[in-house]
Order: sequence, then structure tokens, then C-alpha cells
Amino acid sequence: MKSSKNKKIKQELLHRHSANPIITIKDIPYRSNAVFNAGATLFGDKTLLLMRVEDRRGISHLTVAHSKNGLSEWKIADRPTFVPEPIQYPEEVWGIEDPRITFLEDLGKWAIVYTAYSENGPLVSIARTDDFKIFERLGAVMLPTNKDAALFPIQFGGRWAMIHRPVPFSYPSIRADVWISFSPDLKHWGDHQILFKARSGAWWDAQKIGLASPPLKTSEGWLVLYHGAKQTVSGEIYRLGLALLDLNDPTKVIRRSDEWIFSPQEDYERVGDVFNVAFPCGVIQKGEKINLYYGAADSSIAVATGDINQMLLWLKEQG
Ligand code: BMA
Repeated sequence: MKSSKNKKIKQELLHRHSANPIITIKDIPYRSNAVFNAGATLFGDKTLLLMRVEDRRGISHLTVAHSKNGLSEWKIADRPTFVPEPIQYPEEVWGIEDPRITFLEDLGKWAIVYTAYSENGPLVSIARTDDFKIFERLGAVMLPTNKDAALFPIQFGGRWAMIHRPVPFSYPSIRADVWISFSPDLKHWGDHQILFKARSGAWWDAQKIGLASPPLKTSEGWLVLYHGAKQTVSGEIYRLGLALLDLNDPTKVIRRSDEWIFSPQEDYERVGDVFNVAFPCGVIQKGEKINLYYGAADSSIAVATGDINQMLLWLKEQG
């Protein structure tokens, strides 16, 4: 007979919504190639998504969608909301991608941390907004190659903190780890340090990892969802794992999962422009429940629900 502990461990932590994928290219009111990796936030009484839309040149921009229940009846803007401005911001020449949204409590504004695709590779840029109509750009804040970045909603000792993922030259082969940096003003960043490392060999999170959605504040620490991109002969598999950071000092990793908690499994996650990708950029927290919005196979947007307490318990059980 299985023990109740075993049962707990076997339980899935994230549950796909039955109507997945919730937004596909057919829902976009203008001609484009794909809609995927979306940032998410609560805006008034609605869930707002800032969706990455890739046009038929291959260049991405961001478009707003909102919904009362965060699952269905999405109202999608009939034109792009936040578009690359390569004349003033040359680092956006090949598009803007993968936004992560954080409401900055001290400023009463949202910060959007996004990937600007420059001629020297992807880098991290930040913009602020208070209405998701007008965006104030702070420009490029991290050099290429760098992506998978998001801010914490509060300051630590008077400084903002950002998680990001540079791809430096590592010996003996490329290895991309998750880093954390600090800033007094959101524009100038320093005190860079590795937060947690990619594993190696056969692990699901070997060689290349990156932040998924922005960190979630919980009673036990900052809960971080991250992706691991396992290299296989038929390409990479993007899966998700968990880490927990100290509430007062987010440079301290309290726990990290050994096993992944979510992996491409359904057809819409397995087949698309890029096969085998589940790539969350947005999360909505309501009490202990979360809605996790993820790009599926770089082709559509899907949502999975989860319970923060179960995730914390599972992390503890993993040791
Ligand atoms: C990552 C990013 C994501 C993308 C993923 C899978 O490196 O470029 O935008 O969804 O690869 O292709």
C-alpha cells in the first residue's frame, strides 16, 4: 500500500485549464504569425496580459488582452500596444519579447522587463506604465546576451532587485545560470551575483536555465519558477522547476527542486513553431492560488492553475 506521503509527492502541482490553449493566433485581430509568452498582472478588476505577438517578418511586439475571470472572454486590442522603436532605441531593432510585469508598490506603477533583440543578441530593457497605454522606456539595462529577467515588487535596503540570465563565456562550454543584481533607480544595475546555477549532464535543468514568471511573495520566502532547457538530439525541452529565496535577502536560496514540476505534454505544448516548450512569463496570485500563463510551443498561450502552499510543501518534502 502506498503511504499518504507518497500520494502527496505524486500529486501534480500545476493543472492545465480544460480550454487550453486559451489564446491562439486566430484570436489576434490583425495579421501575424504567433502569439505566446505573455506577462500578466491584475489591472482594476481584470486580468491583463501583455502578449508577445510575432509578425510575419519574424519581429515581435506586445499586445494587451484583458479578461474578467482570467481564463476566457479575452478582449484583445485591435492593434499592437507596445512596439519596437529602433530609431530611438536601436537595441529593439529585431523586436521586443517575453515581458515580465511587476507592480512596484513604492512607485505605484508597473514595470515591464522585456527582451530587446539587438544586433548583438538579446538584452534586458525596462519600461514603466500606469495605464498600459503610454510606456516610459528606461532603455537597455543589461548588456547582451541577457534575458529572462523580472523585478521584485519591493526594495531591499533601498535598492531594487532584478533576477536575470546572462549567457557569459563559461569554461569549458556555454552555461547559463540565473543571476541577481541591484539598483538604486531601476536604470543603473550592479552588485551582480549568481543566484543559482544550471546543473550538468543528464539533468532536466542542465546547462541552460532562466527565470519563468516574476517571483511570488509567500510566508516562507520568494517562490521562483524557473525553466530548464534540456538539450536533446531533437532540440531543447523547456520544463519548469521551483526555488525559494529568503524574504529579506533574496540572494539566499533556501530550497530548490531536484525534479521538474511541469513539462510539455499536450499536443499544443509539443507541436508548434518550436516543439516542446512551456514558457511562463506571467503569474496572477489570488491568496494561495495562482494562474500561470505560459507560451506553448512558441505558438499559443495556455494557463495552468496551482496552489502556493502545495508548492512550498513539496519543496520541503524534496529537502
Ligand atoms: C527562449 C526564448 C523564448 C522562447 C524559448 C523557446 O530562449 O527565446 O522566447 O519561447 O526560447 O523557443
